Amino acid sequence: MRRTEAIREIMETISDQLVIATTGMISRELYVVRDRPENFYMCGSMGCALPIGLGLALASRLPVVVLDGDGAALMGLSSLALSRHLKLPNLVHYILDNSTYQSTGGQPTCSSSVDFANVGHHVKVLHVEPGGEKGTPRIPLEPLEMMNRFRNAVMARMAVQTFSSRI
Ligand SMILES: Cc1ncc(C[n+]2csc(CCOP(=O)(O)OP(=O)(O)O)c2C)c(N)n1
Repeated sequence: MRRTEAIREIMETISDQLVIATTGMISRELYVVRDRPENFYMCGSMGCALPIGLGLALASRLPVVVLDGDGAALMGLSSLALSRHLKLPNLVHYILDNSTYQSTGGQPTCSSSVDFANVGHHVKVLHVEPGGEKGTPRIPLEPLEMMNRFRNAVMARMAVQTFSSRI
């Protein structure tokens, strides 16, 4: 399966969940597959999607889905351990494992030696082909613009949650 197909399949299951995507082509393919204000594209460091997702899931209690790469998950293994410790019921952690750092040229990772599902919590590892899609555009949103859009979406969802819990 190609990575973009995996992202499409995941997004077909998404209704109102917040989706946090790791940096690189996973974010860019997610943007193409289904951009929405409830998506947060981590523009920068690897290994940050899960900690952002954990913080959001913990603080907001909203359903959160994290889309990670195997390289990024390896870089942030301590967050997988924390996730296992917290056992948040409202977070699902997808790892799109192509055994490479595809976004930067396909250098091999050591993911085949790591059992992510036994380190993290609610981990779903999807094995995908190592290549990317030609011509995938850069995300045409400034980071601040994307963050503000996401923050507004989170606040709106939290307001609905608070209202629903009172009736
Ligand atoms: C801390 C850090 N180191 C290196 C980079 C450069 N970089 C951006 S994406 C990427 C590869 C990501 O690999 P993976 O998470 O496995 O996703 P894939 O691109 O294979 O889908 C690298 C090395 C970065 N953004 N942050």
